[in-house]
Amino acid sequence: QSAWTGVNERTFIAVKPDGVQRKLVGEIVRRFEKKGFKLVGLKLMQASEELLREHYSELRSKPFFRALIAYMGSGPVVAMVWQGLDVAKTARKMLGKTNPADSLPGTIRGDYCVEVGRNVIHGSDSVESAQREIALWFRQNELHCWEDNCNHWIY
Ligand code: RTP
Ligand code: MG
Repeated sequence: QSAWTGVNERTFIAVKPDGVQRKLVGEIVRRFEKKGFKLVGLKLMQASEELLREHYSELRSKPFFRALIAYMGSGPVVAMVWQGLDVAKTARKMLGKTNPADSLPGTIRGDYCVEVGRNVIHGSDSVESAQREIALWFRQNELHCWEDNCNHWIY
């Protein structure tokens, strides 16, 4: 896991069911690509209740937990792993605040949604969370290391 630091840092991003149904997948992928991050894993999947309960286990005592699990399981999500320098922290900035009402225009939540319970995208909140979530959502052979010819312009 310690190999995933610096330009090899990784984070877990998921387009939530509302984001998929509202056709925001392309726009979201585009923002991460244009920023300069590298896509190393991507799949459209229906998340099981078991997976979602584990993913959001820190929130299990919150009053909105049941609604959150139902929302996240209401349709397929696009699960992704993005790689690059400071990607976990930077991705959270690109997402905006948890509540779209607090998210600045220019952020994904600031531009594309209005309610906290329908906030179109998930991003790991730290490098440690990213490692846990990537292991939860992806098998090792679903993650790809590939040579990036643009890397010398980005770094
Ligand atoms: P996420 O994990 O989905 O990226 O969101 P986050 O870190 O910004 O926020 P977190 O505290 O982890 O909450 C996870 C998701 O739960 C829903 N939520 N609803 N009704 C509420 O007050 C409330 N608070 C949070 C949101 O969908 C949030 O993204
Ligand atoms: Mg969170």
